[in-house]
Amino acid sequence: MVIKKAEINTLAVKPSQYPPEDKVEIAFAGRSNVGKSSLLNLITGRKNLARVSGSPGKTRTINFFDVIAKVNKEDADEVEFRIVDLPGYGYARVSKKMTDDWGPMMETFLPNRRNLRVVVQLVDIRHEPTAQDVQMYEYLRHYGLSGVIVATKADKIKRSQLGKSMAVIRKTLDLTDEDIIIPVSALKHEGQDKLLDVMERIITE
Ligand SMILES: Nc1nc2c(ncn2[C@@H]2O[C@H](COP(=O)(O)OP(=O)(O)OP(=O)(O)O)[C@@H](O)[C@H]2O)c(=O)[nH]1
Ligand SMILES: [Mg+2]
Repeated sequence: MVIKKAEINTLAVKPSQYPPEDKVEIAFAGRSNVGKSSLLNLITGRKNLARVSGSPGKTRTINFFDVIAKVNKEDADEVEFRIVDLPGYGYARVSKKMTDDWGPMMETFLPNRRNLRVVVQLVDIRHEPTAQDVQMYEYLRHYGLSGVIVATKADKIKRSQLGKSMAVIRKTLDLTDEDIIIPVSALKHEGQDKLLDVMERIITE
């Protein structure tokens, strides 16, 4: 799948601001600074769709992007869907209000959104997933939204370390054989095709 067009639909904090449930949605979650905005820019081929920042905690709303993509399957042509950028978690220096708002925002969106197919969970390839990553993944599993993990910043480890990093992520998040981990580097433009293939399968299912 190749994304042809991606544009912001809405930034929302409450359900009355969400777009209608008329298109399939794939959301992205992860702790602040994990590289979520960079990943979204990479897969959409846009330099500045989602803001990339050196100061974590920039994404504080649920951001909906309308996407048109060309699928690889020969009999189909274009598909329309949405990418949903969820606010990052786990950054100590955001305001208390933001920290307090995050839980209810997720509880309102994730379990009730009928057109939401999967939440791609981002983790930093260099580190063991945090307690909050584990909690988030358990939550996604509970709501049937789990199954796809992206290990970000893959350029930061040696290739010889890749297997070990994957094993640590698998063990810590307690993944099953069906769960997929995709290493991605936004810096080196690697891994996005695999992720887009997985997304295509989910969208066209
Ligand atoms: N080396 C390397 N750095 C990356 C990669 N992806 C992101 N970064 C860097 O990590 C920092 C955070 O990236 P963002 O994409 O803004 O992360 P985010 O998860 O959207 O962060 P918030 O929205 O602020 O919570 C930036 O300094 C990026 O340049 C990557 O693949 N490799
Ligand atoms: Mg961001």
